[in-house]
Amino acid sequence: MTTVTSTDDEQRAFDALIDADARIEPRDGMPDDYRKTLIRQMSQHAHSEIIGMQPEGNWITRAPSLQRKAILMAKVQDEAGHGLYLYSATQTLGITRDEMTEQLIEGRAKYSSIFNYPTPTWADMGAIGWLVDGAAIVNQVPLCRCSYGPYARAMVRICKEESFHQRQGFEILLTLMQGTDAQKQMAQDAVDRWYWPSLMMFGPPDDESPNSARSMAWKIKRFSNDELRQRFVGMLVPQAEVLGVTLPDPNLRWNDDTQQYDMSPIDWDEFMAVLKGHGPMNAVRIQTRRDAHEGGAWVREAAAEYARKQQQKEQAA
Ligand code: BYC
Repeated sequence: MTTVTSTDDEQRAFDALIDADARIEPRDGMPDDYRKTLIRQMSQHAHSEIIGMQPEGNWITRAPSLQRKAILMAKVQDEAGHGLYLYSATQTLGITRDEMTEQLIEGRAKYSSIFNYPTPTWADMGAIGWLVDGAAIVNQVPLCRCSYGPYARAMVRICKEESFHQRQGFEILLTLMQGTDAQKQMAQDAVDRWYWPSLMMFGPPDDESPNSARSMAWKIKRFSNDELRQRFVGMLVPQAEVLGVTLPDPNLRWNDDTQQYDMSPIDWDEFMAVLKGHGPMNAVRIQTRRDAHEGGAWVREAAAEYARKQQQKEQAA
């Protein structure tokens, strides 16, 4: 359980750890707002991993070969694992897993906007791996240096697995781009659909990001939303050339003066609508999660009963 800083001494100790770029651990005193910010970001992150299993889970039974099916199953299992690391890390801040799950299934918690889009074709598995996991890596590598120890350590492992996910997505698209005209078109259509939502994953522009300044001062975030978005686009441009796909932005070009990519404006109205629950798949995602939770109640009850009996046996022995 975490200790909230209650004295000037505790606050000074916390500030000194942040200044020294050291890690804050659950045993350390911390300002309540720091703890709340972490619970917000980490639980949203955990929910994203868990909800993120759905768009791809949709394709496990229809993957085009046994090998593709095995790879996709492994990837979706990895995402369940990421959710579990992150829920466990968040629990060190004094919130229970049950509370977090309740917030999610009652529609009170956010999760990444990206998972509210549908996956109508196999090429979406490629686009998710390449673009969504690609964006996740760019966003998450700096989180390995986050000031909160349990979050930073969880991110190290997650990032290793995300690199594999990104490569499998790239490879799916590369295979399609070497196929028939219809397969090439399928790959391009998927890139067209996922490109803009993947840019929105980095969050609102810096001047409209209410949490950034404080999270950066606390060294939870190391780079701003726009900095990471730019870094991501810079990574995609040469990879799109290798794939032979076109990124769907006619205004995308390197600007020597600003040392940045110029790009068309992002449709932030769409982003806000998805955040408010009006994306194409919001209702389905939450309903599916709620059904899975209710359908799994007997497993939780059986596990609790088993644990109770084991404990009884140990006490008797
Ligand atoms: N979607 O002040 P801001 C994955 C919210 S899973 C929804 O910039 P912050 C994967 C934001 O929460 C990847 N909401 O916030 C899994 C805030 O709302 P509240 C998930 C968003 O926190 C399966 C408000 O907008 N990754 O990779 O400083 C398969 C204002 O934003 C979004 C993470 O969760 C969004 N895109 O910065 C495949 C990474 N963007 O809470 C792949 C961890 C913003 O004030 N999170 N909002 O009501 C972060 O790094 C940061 O939370 C963000 C936002 C950069 C996302």
